[in-house]
Amino acid sequence: MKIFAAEFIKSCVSPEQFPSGRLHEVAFVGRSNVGKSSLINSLLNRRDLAKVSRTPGKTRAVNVFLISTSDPELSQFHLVDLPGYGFAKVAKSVRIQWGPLMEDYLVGRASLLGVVMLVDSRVATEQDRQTIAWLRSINRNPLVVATKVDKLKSGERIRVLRETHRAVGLAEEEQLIPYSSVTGDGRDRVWRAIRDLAGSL
Ligand SMILES: Nc1nc2c(ncn2[C@@H]2O[C@H](COP(=O)(O)OP(=O)(O)OP(=O)(O)O)[C@@H](O)[C@H]2O)c(=O)[nH]1
Ligand SMILES: [Mg+2]
Repeated sequence: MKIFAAEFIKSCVSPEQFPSGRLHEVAFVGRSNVGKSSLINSLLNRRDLAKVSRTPGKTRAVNVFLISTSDPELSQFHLVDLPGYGFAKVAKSVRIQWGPLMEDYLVGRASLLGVVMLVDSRVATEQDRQTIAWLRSINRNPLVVATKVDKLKSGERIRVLRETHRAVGLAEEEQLIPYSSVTGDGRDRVWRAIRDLAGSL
C-alpha cells in the first residue's frame, strides 16, 4: 500500500469543529507523552506532520489529518490525533475541557471506524487499563499498541511486553502490537490492522 498524501486539516477544540463525517476516521488515543504524534508521523513516513514534544501535553486539540492511499478500502480517510490524558501538570481548567471533548468524539462519532490505543511498553498504568475497559464499554474495542520498544533491552523484551499485555487487561488471544517510531518496528502490523478495520465494513 502506498501513501499518496498526508495533510493536516484542522485542529478542533469543540464538537462543532469536527469534520462533516463524510470520510471514515481512525483515532489515536493514549497518555500524554506515550508517543501518539510520533507514531502518526512514523506510520505516514513524515518527519513532523504531527507535532512531537518532549513536554507532555503538547497535543491539546483533536487534530485531523487527511490521508490518501493506494488501498481501495482506504483511498481517503481521516486520521485523528487525540489529546493525551493523565498529565497532572496541565492546568486544571484545561484538564476539565479535555475529557468531554474526547468523550463526545469517542462515544458519538458515527464515522469513527476504529481506535488505536497506545500504551508505553515499559509502564502501562492503571489509567491505561481503565481507558481500555471504558473504550470496550462504549463498543470501541481498541487496537492496543505498545510504544517505544526500542528502549527495551533485547533480553527483557518478551517479559516486559507480556507484563504490559497483562497489566492493560488484554485477554490471552488479543494482540498487543510492539512499536517503535525510531526504528519503524511494528509499522506494517499497525497498517495491516487498520486495513482490516476498513476491510471488515
Ligand atoms: N525512543 C523512543 N522515543 C519516542 C518514541 N515515540 C515517541 N518518543 C518520544 O517521546 C516523546 C513524546 O512523543 P509524542 O509523540 O510527542 O507523544 P504524544 O503522545 O503525542 O504526547 P502528547 O501530544 O503530549 O499527548 C518525544 O520526546 C518523542 O521523541 C519511540 O518509539 N521511541
Ligand atoms: Mg501529541
